[in-house]
Amino acid sequence: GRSTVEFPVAGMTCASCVRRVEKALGRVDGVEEASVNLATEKARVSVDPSVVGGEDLKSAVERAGYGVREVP
Ligand code: 9UX
Repeated sequence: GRSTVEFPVAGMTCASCVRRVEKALGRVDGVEEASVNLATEKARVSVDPSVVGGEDLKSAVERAGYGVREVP
């Protein structure tokens, strides 16, 4: 099965930041698709929840240099 997670991402200031975060999320095992909105500062990620958890998404964003408080 698949589900969609949405969570805020802090620290993005331009379109390249958005692409960096999308790429970082897209490389995580179990992520089907990731799209990030600069204006709302939110990531929407389609995942296989049996493979990937919120902490995996959070650490991927943080490794890319951006901030996540918590992934629901
Ligand atoms: Mo844009 Mo983001 O020049 O770290 S890539 S600000």
